[in-house]
Amino acid sequence: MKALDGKQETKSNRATEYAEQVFETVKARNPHEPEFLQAVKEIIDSLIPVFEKNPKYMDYSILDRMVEPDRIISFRVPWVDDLGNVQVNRGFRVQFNNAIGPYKGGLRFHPSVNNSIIKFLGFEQIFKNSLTGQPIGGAKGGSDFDPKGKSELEIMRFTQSFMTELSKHIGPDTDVPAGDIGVGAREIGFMFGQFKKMRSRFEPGVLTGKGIDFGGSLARTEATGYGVVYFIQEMLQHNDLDLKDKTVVISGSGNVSIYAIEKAQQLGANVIACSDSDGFIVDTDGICLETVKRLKETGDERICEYVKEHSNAHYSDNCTDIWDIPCDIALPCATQNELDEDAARKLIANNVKAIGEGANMPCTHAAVDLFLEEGVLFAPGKAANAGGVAVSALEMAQNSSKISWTFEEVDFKLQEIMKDIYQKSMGSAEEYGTSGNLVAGANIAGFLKVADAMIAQGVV
Ligand code: NDP
Ligand code: 2IT
Repeated sequence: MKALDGKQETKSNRATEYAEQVFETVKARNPHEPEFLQAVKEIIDSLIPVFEKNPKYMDYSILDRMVEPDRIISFRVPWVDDLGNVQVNRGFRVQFNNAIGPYKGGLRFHPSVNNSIIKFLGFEQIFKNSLTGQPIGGAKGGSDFDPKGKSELEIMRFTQSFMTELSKHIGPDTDVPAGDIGVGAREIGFMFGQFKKMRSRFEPGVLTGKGIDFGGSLARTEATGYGVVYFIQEMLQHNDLDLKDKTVVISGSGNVSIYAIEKAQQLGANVIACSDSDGFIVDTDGICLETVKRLKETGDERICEYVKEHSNAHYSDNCTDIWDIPCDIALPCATQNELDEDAARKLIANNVKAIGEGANMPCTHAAVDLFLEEGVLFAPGKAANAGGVAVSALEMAQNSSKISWTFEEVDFKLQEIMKDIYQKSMGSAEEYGTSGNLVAGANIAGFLKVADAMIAQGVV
């Protein structure tokens, strides 16, 4: 263990140099992984005041250890398409850190999936999961398989082949995957069936986001979107504001967006826009959620179809221009880096009051810095979208105790968890000299619990 060299240097210099040195090593080891480096940089910058105050985290090389995954699993996923052709995709699972519980995190099926994407998501999941207060470590996985345009049978054959390999690495006390982009209840159902067949055992705790009839939790479908809005409501109320009558713009039209729209509308907000990767719709009468659900949740349509049923609505075919729309609150709920510095400038010029990251890392660093500088209330994804994985942990608890809670019970627990994450993040920001900065506060609060657990467990 390194000796303290604080006698020669100021604490501050030592912390900054340590942070820089760790980041240089991460850059050298992962040169072609921009998203992973982006996620690591944000955490490292937030932690400098922690290292200044508690040099033990440097002495134990906690950060050096956290930025290196426990293991990266990469595998071939062969499957047969409807024309009888053999297709091959690449599967991933990155098990990042299990200091506070079994690895936990979603699976993403999207053509953009690669090592960098899965590692950034897995790394962020460590801190998010810690913030929930639940006993879950950090992981992420997925495949570059593109579900768009595939038949249900093709999706089933692909997910079965994916699970055949993944099953060797997961289990209720080992690693518990769930959904993410391109993976919803249908895909989780197919994967659960394949896992069950391979083990000849009914082990519901191996996956979360399952159907209600075979161990799924009520309110898991709604949890991420509802949780984002609960978090925003908490943040607004602490600043003498409220969601009622606020104009809200929400990107995406998938699981997170749909239930963020639903809860924001229930709390009296006017949600006027949403999108998919092709474009966005604006409906100043308020988005008709029933139409969006029919097109995007039960159906496999494009969001442009919305305007055929709602003549007052408009469609525009550039999804990132959604941030040009004047609004009080913007919730990016689609994907990483979808809101950049230019978009942030436009939102600020249009007097936006609050931003809530429903997606993982949807705002670029430059955008986040601008929001913070300009005093826009900013809810980072690790805190704001943690409701999904928090309810996944509640699903695991219900599975292991063989009981089911009502929708209201789970929803109540979710609200309490989101309030607790807000308070913890604000508390850590205050304690470490960045009062009101939820980005730093969430990163610090998430880090401390995992770091202390790692110290207690020795160098492993
Ligand atoms: P879905 O697959 O249900 O929906 C994704 C939505 O985002 C779709 O509208 C999709 O449009 C759009 N989208 C995806 N990729 C892009 C892109 N490259 N450019 C523009 N739009 C895009 O996923 P989720 O709603 O589950 O996930 C959305 C985000 O929330 C992700 O960042 C995910 O990591 C995060 N998240 C999800 C949680 C969950 O529980 N599901 C929990 C916490 C965070 P299209 O239909 O055209 O592809
Ligand atoms: O990014 C996320 O937190 C998720 N996709 C949910 C993970 C989970 O295990 O429920």
